[in-house]
Amino acid sequence: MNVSSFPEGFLWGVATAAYQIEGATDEDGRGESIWDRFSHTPGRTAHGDTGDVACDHYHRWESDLDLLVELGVDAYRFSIAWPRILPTADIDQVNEAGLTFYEQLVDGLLDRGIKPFATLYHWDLPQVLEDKGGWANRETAYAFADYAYTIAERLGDRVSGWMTINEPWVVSVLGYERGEFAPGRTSLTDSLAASHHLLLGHGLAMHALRDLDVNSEAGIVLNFTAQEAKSDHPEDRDKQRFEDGTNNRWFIEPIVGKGYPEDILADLRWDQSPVLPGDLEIISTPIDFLGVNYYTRVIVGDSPAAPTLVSDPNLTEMGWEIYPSGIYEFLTRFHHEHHIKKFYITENGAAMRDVPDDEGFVDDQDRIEFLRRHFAEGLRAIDDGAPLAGWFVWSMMDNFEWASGYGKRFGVIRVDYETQQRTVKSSGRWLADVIEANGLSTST
Ligand code: IFM
Repeated sequence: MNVSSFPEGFLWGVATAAYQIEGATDEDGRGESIWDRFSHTPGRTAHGDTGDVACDHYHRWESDLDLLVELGVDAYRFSIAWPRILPTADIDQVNEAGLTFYEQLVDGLLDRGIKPFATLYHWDLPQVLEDKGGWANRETAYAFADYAYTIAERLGDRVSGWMTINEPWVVSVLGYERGEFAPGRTSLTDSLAASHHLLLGHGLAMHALRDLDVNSEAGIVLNFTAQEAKSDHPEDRDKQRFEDGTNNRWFIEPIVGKGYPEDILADLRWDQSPVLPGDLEIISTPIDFLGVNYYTRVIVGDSPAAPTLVSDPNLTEMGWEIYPSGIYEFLTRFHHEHHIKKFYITENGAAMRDVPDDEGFVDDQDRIEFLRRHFAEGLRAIDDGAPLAGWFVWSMMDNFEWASGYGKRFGVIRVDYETQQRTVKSSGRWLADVIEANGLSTST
């Protein structure tokens, strides 16, 4: 058998996020989040879907953790719902039931030999903070740091990895500029302020974690989308520079201490009024790892030139091009440009047209092919020196895909939303084999 192996100790995992799986939005003292408000607003999500029940993980967490054992993962990436911990966002009103839920989850993982990786913010801002301006308000960054401290004080001795913010690009651009995600605002000024305050919140939370001397590593999770010009026409090349700058450079460059990209600042004509003295130092507090979320590529440019580049017509159910070499390109690029000392792929996966049989089993060879090709690109990046230390597949199970609702399924485990029955898909079984072999073989 011919096996291409990942390095010894490579960390294999799957990922989820609180609002996408937990349900129980009204239980045990949880406060309202911006996603509760947004998904309950008519017209915001496909079919009016909400996270009220989702995968009912809040009540089924123990059997869900048993499924992780079936997958054979070393680590599990989940997120903590801020409104379960601080329902009113008042630091003096900690909801003990919320802390207990995550404490049980973490202990349940440890009992099963699985390392907990906790994301502190995966988009479910307490609505009370949005009412005061949300991430466009600097105070939210300080509130986030207090929340991070509260959680880490309780769980810092048991969590292996902390991820401060998930995908600040999505929060600021889709949430505050395009209005496609919660809180549904449409202001470039707010979006730029939000992007800065998310980074500030990240830096302040890193300080909180360092102050507590938690027994774990910490970093941030950024999403990267490969951007390519449709032709060599100068207009298309310039569009590519701009899109790459806003999508792929805007957040990482301040984090590694280079500040916001000058060319993009000039393009946006941003007055930078939210950036106060000292902020960039806080934002560039050293991270232990960079979490990379990678899904697709887009081809940009509207010049009159004939396109010389077109996307692969094989799209996922999200309409996203399947472009595995993007993962190689980002890992090697950031390794060389920014000398990142450790990467985790914190999300990678695909929504596919899953067709269950009568028993609910899904033979998702297309998802296996997607993952196989991306893993191969990760291996290629490692061979070329990129310090890639682990991989979390998105997602452990089908879940609430934000504005797309339940129609888009990313899981390696199927969820029947009528019965809450879970069934491991072919991709889940295949993933378990890859994890066991710590590599790809010609037979997997
Ligand atoms: O489901 C999301 C996840 O919450 C954040 N990253 C992208 C995934 C797929 O859209």
